[in-house]
Amino acid sequence: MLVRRLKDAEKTDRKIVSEGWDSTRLLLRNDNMGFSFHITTIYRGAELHLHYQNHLESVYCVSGYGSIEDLATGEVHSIEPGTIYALDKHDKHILRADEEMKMACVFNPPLHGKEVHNAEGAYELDAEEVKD
Ligand code: 9YT
Repeated sequence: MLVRRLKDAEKTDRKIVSEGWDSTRLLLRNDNMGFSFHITTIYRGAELHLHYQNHLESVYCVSGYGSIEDLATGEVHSIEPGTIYALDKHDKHILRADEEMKMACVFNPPLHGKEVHNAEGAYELDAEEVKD
């Protein structure tokens, strides 16, 4: 069994800080759960252009308000506490935070923790995953 606490993980390199957001990865690939689990903060006013071409992602809003725009359809869905969205089609999207948002995020395949967004707003798979 694994037991971790966000307040502890935030003090380690599990916490990544980037432009408009930070994220603490509570579970990563080497935990062998088949997914990674992150608590992500999207800063007020952030507008993130994302396209996770190599991953499925579900995001649950714990607090804060914003919206997600589906770039395939043009639909804009409001996000409030209790909203979940699942990018089941690797959906290209824009995430906007009207207020700071705390999100619980799950990735499949799991992140290993060193990824950075590429120009498309995606995370690359590493060589081992491409082989699988
Ligand atoms: C909301 C969202 O897309 N979060 C992505 C996770 C975060 N960027 C991370 O932990 O890499």
